[in-house]
Amino acid sequence: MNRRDGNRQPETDTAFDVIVIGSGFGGMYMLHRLRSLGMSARVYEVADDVGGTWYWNRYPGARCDIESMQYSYSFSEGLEQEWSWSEKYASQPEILDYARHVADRFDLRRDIRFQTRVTTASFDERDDRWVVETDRGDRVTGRYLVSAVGCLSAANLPAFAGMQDCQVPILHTGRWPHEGFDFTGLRVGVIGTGSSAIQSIPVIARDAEAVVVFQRTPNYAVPARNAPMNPDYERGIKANYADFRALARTRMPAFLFQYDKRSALELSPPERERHYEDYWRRGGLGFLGAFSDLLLNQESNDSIAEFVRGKIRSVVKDPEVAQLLSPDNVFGCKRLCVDSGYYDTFNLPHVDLVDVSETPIQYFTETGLVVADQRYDFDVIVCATGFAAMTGSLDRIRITGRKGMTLKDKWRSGPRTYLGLMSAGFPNFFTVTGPGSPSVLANMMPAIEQHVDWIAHCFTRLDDAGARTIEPLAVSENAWIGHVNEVANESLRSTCSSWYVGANIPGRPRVFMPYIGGFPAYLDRCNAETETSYAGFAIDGDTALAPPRVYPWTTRWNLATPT
Ligand code: N01
Repeated sequence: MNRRDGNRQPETDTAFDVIVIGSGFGGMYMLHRLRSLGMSARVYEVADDVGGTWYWNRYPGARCDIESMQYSYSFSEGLEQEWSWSEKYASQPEILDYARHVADRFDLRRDIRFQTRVTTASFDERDDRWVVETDRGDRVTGRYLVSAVGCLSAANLPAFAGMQDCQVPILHTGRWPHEGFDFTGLRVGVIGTGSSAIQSIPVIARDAEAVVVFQRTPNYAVPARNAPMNPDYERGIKANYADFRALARTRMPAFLFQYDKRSALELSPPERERHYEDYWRRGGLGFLGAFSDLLLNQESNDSIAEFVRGKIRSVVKDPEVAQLLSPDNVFGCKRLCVDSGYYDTFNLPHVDLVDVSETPIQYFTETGLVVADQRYDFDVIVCATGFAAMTGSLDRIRITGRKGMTLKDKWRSGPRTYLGLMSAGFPNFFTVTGPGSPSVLANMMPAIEQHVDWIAHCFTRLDDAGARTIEPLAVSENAWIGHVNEVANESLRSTCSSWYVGANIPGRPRVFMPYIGGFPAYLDRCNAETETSYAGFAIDGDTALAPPRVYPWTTRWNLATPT
């Protein structure tokens, strides 16, 4: 057993105010807020420490693609000021160190039970409490249940025939061995060409004797342009961090980047080319901010897609490989990847690319795999095959609401939530960055903080009124889902087979899961609920709530002192 909670006794018949599932950045901040409200909480976590995504994704090259000065908590000025990032985009080990630092600083671990998986959660309608069971024999109750399981946490390991008999190690990027893996002198097969593959392949290729990449769909990647943290830049932001954060919240994805409000079609082709060059030099996800209509207008999108394909052709020397690596779908439709030397890696003599779009991987052998009847032998196989996104981790828990309805059944044709915060029929059950909220389309840190603050504020209002339950009205939920779909359909992002629509895994319903309307618009909707005393929700029959208390997320984008 690992170091934390390895031998603890099960907890039974203990009543908490709130049960939280997960101790990534969402669960950690939720716990901190609950303590500030004087509420008792138990957090369950499968891993043996905090960190969530950044605990599991330890593959070589893993790092954040949102600037570290923005991908960090804003709730504590002391924390903000004392922590220093060493690079513009922090690496996974540094982000995990940050998570651990937060856990130490706020003494979070004492309320977290590690190495414990929540197996079932059932709403008991007789006393309006959630009964939660774990794989360690715990059976506890909570007035509220909060899921902070993360959006990209259920690893997707495709069930290739013969996999179970394969004798070489099979690694998944999202479940990387803690002791690391030494690729020196090894023959490595990599399946997948999403963000995880694009970050890890150049690093793996540095040490490996041979690398074969199996690509089903090529992805667009933009250079990260990572660099050591500029101390002047850091000092400048820290001198006025609150304003910097507040400004970021006015942007669609809740982070700051250079954004051009013009249409790509307003510029002549040579001007446009120069403009793209300028953005390419800056690099990073902000490349998508080169024009305002890149995801709205096909012609504009074609122009940026062709620019990037031109870049791929200019880097990759073998024209056939360059062609294979060049996507022909909408630029930015799948999650844009950022890279450090990805395309260049395919110029190395020991790196090969195999197209499995038409002829999929047939089966695994004891020492490798077979594609189009050709056998490939490896010393290790890396599956960079992604996640059952947005709903995968919740699907693994049997969550039962009113009248015996399970969440999995309710969401069989796609997740149904109001504001990504709650689902009708599941009273007092909240999801942090759930489907139907900006979540993966936004900077995850402010998205988490806004959800947690909204939920915490809701708890205080309900308590003040002596209300026992809250859940969305079916009519609000239906209207919200209609709106989520409507804005998704306006965007070119809904046109391709991405994990945003569940298309990366056979059999999943095809529904655009995150809310694409932008963080500011979403914040307005959440604030409207707070200001109307939750008009879109049913609260304990007809309990009247007192007028709103001071709410931390105002429409003026200021983060005032939490209630
Ligand atoms: O996963 P993915 P990921 N046979 O789903 C392929 C975040 N993230 O872990 O595209 C062959 O993007 C699959 O092919 P296809 C970020 O939000 C962020 O890379 O489905 N191939 C695809 O190429 C990201 O988007 C960072 O046709 C198979 C790949 O596996 C999200 O996490 C870093 C296959 C999976 O790509 C997920 O990224 C890393 C099969 N049977 C991740 N099944 C940052 O930079 C799947 N594939 C912050």
